[in-house]
Amino acid sequence: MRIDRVSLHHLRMRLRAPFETSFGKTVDRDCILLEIFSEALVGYGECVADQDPGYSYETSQTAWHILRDFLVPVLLTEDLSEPQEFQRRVAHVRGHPMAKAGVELALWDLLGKRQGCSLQVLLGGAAAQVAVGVSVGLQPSSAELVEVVGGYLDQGYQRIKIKIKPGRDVGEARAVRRAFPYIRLQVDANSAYTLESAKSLKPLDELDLLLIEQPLSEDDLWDHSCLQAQIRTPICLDESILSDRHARQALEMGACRVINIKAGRVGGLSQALAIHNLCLAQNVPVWCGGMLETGVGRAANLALASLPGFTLPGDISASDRYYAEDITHQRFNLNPDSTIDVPSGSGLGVTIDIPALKRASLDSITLKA
Ligand code: OSB
Ligand code: MG
Repeated sequence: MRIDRVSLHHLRMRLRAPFETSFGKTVDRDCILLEIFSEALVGYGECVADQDPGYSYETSQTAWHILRDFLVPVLLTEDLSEPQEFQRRVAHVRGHPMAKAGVELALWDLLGKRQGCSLQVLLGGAAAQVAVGVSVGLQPSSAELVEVVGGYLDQGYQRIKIKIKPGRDVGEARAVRRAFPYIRLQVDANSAYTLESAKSLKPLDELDLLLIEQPLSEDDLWDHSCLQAQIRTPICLDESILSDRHARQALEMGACRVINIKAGRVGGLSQALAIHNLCLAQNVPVWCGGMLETGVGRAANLALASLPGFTLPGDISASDRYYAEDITHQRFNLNPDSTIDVPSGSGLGVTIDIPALKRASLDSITLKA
């Protein structure tokens, strides 16, 4: 593939409702949309870095810098045969996985369009639908949380994840479990605890949760292994797993029993695939996490989640759960059985609503060879 030019669009989109986690409240979601032009085709990618360095150290501004000054120039110098080759060429750029993942995604979209093949097929997925759930942010009170969860159950979501933080954990989970005794329920702490403060989470073992996601620090596999030895509920790691090497070490250490896979967090779909393959070989369940993506990232998540190792429902909700206006013409809807259809068109299988993209855009640049 010869890359002729690359455009970056810094987008800011108003969420339909603010999304609050242990690291902060998001009202407007940032991302960078990439357009890679190659021989009359254009591939789209989404970089999921947000405005604030709350979930990870990357922000939309650091990603803009890394993309403009380091990653895109590499793309423009030499022809590429496949998305994985891009990763080999930028191996000298330390970190910044979300910036790299945005480029890799656009290259997969291009490859699919060239070959007339969907991303799902390129990745080796088969399922026509994938099971999904919804991730519910912190609410002002347990009563309001129960009401919000009830609303999503009415819409048809069959798996609920609630965000927790110290002081807003066991009480909230208990309230939801009492109100809905039989639902599939899990919690996500986004690193808000220490091994010491996580002792307060022990009563969660009585609530029949699917898993507890990322209770401790991102860089703390060891204490997660100590915590997992003390609680029955499976620990699932999100922030801690940045590569297949981390995944292997976490599993060897007993730091988790489940892994949340996000292509953005691990530097791209090829690394996501490697983690999936490692977990499948060891019978470790994985599921597809979300970063409040636009239709572009959502299409990619659906394709990824259709691989056979994704045996737990993903954080891939319907388009209308996130934004009043999305940037793709396609909107993803929830089926009555709590699944969403996997796109089957070439590449990502989505087309861009250019006027909507322009409305969401704070800044755009085009880089040429
Ligand atoms: O930790 O999984 C997370 C959103 C932004 C950053 C981190 C996380 C999340 C979510 C939402 O939980 C998942 C989604 O619906 O996209
Ligand atoms: Mg998480």
